[in-house]
Amino acid sequence: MSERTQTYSVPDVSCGHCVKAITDELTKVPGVGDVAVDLERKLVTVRHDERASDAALRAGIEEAGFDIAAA
Ligand SMILES: [Cu+2]
Repeated sequence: MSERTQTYSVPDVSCGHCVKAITDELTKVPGVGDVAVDLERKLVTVRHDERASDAALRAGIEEAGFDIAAA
């Protein structure tokens, strides 16, 4: 199983509640290992395997109520 890392720019993350909401949604996506949120740089980094598609990860972040900025 190959592991990948994907980073998304999420401009509206601002506090621990945002981090928790995003982490909770992303960890529901099959294949997601861990989620790291950099509040200063507004970046969400997801470690995952091939079960978690880019679309599924984006959907998880959106499900948490956040928009993803274009890379
Ligand atoms: Cu917040």
